[in-house]
Amino acid sequence: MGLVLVLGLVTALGGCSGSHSILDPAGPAARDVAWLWWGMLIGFGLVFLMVVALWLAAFRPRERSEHSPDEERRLGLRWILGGGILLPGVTILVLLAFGVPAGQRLLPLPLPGGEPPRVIEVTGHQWWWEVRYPDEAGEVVTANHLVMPAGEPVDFHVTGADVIHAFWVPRLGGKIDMIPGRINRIRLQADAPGVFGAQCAEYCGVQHAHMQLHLEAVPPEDFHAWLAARRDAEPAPTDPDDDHAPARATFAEQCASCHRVAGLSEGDVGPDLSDLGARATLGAGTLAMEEGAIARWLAEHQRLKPGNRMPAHDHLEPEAIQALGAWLETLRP
Ligand code: HEC
Ligand SMILES: [Cu+2]
Repeated sequence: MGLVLVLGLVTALGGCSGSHSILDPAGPAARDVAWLWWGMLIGFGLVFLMVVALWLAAFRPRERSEHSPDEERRLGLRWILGGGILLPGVTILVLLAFGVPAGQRLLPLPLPGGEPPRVIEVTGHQWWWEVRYPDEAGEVVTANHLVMPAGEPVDFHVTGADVIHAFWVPRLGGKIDMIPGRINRIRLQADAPGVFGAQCAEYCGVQHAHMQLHLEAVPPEDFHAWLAARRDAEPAPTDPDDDHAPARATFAEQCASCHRVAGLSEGDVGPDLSDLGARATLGAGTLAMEEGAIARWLAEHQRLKPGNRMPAHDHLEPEAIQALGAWLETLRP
């Protein structure tokens, strides 16, 4: 029995670490959320124990009361005032004292002195993430893979393209809804470089679970280098004699209306593929990016992520799919 309990506890606590754990905070906003969580667990644990104790006490056999009916009434009134008004009042005040400043820190308020934080725009689509970096030097667009500078606050401006989604990076802070026609803002900061899981946190249709975002915090110098490399990336070559020319021709015919590849096409129904080869996953976390994974996605994405908004391309010859995969793998900043 004891062993089962210990095993159960260990299994349950195993969920407390890892890339999606709010109990393993990696930034100031998430730390507030984690403190609030522990505070509420301990506070309400004590309330629970107290209620159980009172409940057991109420069952104890008692002598007939030696109080007069008048005293009994006053005693009852004290319980009602103390337990029914004072205790919940104090509890709520304490919670507000912690909760309001924590909520405040998530708001993108002007920073005292200094430049406003960098803005990254994230749009939720069924069922993938569009990520934009507005910049005077030229906007950078990517999908399902977010790179941010570590050690400084970043303002995320989020919206939804079709239905309501929610942007949630558990180790960095609270969630925020992505609502079509509206821009919501949240400020997050990663203390140190690392990879953090992010997940759509508002049910948005059949593939909601396969709507994961790979979020990478890197040192600010690396971030600026990455941004510059993406901005100045050579557009995909269009030389009709190179090895990938047939794949590009298939792409122009079958895929260009939905996908953008810098220099080749401007489709915006599906994810921008300009840096596809450098991403960590395919299909918003459906497949890990490894050799051959893109061809596999093209051949069986409707089996891997049923119902996703990219039509099946079963009419393509296997060789054409292999060629497309091999070419798309070469696209990187
Ligand atoms: C009708 C529009 C449409 C067409 C045509 C289309 N796609 Fe897509 N594609 C999408 C959408 C939408 C997604 C996102 C699916 C998801 O993950 O839910 C997607 C996803 C992808 C992905 C995964 C991207 C990522 O960021 O993980 C690749 C690779 C891809 N498409 C390649 C192609 C290729 C190659 C073709 C042509 C053979 C093609 N697509 C044709 C709409 C389209
Ligand atoms: Cu969702």
